[in-house]
Amino acid sequence: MRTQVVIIGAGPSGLLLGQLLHREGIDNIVLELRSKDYVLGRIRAGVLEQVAVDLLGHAGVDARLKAEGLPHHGIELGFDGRRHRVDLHRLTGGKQVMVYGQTEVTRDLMDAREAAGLPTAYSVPDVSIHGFDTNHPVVRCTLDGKPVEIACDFIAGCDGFHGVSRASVPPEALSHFERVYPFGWMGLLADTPPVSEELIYVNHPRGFALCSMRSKTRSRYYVQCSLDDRIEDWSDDRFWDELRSRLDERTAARLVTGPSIEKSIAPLRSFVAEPMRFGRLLLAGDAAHIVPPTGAKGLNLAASDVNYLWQALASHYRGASAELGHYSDRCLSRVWKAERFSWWMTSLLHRFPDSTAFDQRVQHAELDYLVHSEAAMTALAENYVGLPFETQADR
Ligand code: RFL
Ligand code: PHB
Repeated sequence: MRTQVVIIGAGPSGLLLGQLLHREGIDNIVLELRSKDYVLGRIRAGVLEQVAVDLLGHAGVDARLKAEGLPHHGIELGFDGRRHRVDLHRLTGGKQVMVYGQTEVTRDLMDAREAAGLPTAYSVPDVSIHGFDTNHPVVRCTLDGKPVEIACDFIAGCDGFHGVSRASVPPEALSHFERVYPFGWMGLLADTPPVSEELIYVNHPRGFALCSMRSKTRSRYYVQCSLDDRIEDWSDDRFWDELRSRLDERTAARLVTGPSIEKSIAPLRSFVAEPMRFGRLLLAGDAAHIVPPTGAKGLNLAASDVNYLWQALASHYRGASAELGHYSDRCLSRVWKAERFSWWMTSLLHRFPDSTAFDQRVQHAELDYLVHSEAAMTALAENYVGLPFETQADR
């Protein structure tokens, strides 16, 4: 078997890359460890930057996003029992973010891939990658019960944090940078109207809380929890009580509760592996980096890597191979800015178990400064809506 690019992983980065390459006439196969239903059952990101929306448009998969996505012009920060609005639209000269679930992005990409008849294999348990430091990489796996070897020009490692791609790179060729946070997020999805039209990020003495949504009738909420907590410890009632206790009075009074349709706990981590290219293996998305979800940057960074990757591969097939040499640096320049922003949002809004009274006063002063300073609010807004992609003109 032979193709031009083997893509490992059918998350948003793998599927979006496959679609963009297909539109350039570049053959690709997607291999996914899990079943299609499992992938669609994972509830994750909810906020898309404008540049990610534009890229989905370029890939031709934005019809439902345009019809059903909710454009947001602001977010709110809650502390001291009050809410403060950050007017993203005004502070960034007219930019916005789009609230549209990662599950829906994934479904749109899967549908487009299926409609185009592109090869995708789900439930592939044993992908292994070989020879990516040569000009003839191969991918081995079992398809329909038979061992298969796929010869290719490139392997795209889009298989998330726990995937096989980064793990196959010799350890001495990689540098890791990591921060693990001493808490997690407990998330709940419910078919209840969102408590507010905009997202609310809350710093409360009992811990962080986030009020988000998927549509006008579906809410997504998070509360900071302990790393020792288990999902069985959190009944729906306990979750709603805890969330309510972290909201200001006016918001708490408006909260509509209901049975959960999904609940999950996610640990928070900042992580970057450098470089993102090893010969003919190119890492993208969570396979190369993780951000804590506070800045809503994970899915957006995956889209940003894919933006650089499809262009570099398209240039290669048009004879401009040097572009691939810049792939890692281009991605990492944007990745580190999003890492900084996500770390900063996380530090600003969470209660750290080991923080001193001094740390808490400084955190409070920063929040107070932020909401009263046009300059500080502008910096937040500029990062939240997403920094621009580097273009050919910037090089
Ligand atoms: P994914 O989505 O993890 O997809 C990787 C795919 O690879 C498969 N795989 C393998 N396939 C074949 N062989 C193997 N050996 C394999 N090993 C793994 C996996 O099954 C999977 O299908 O990575 P990708 O595509 O890079 O996408 C990254 C995003 O999913 C992630 O960054 C975001 O979800 C992060 N994130 C958020 N990002 C945002 O931009 N905005 C948000 O609002 C936001 N909220 C969140 C989030 C992540 C969260 N969790 C649970 C970590 C909220 C939460 C709670
Ligand atoms: C979500 O809706 O899941 C969401 C929104 C904003 C974040 C993180 C998660 O910062």
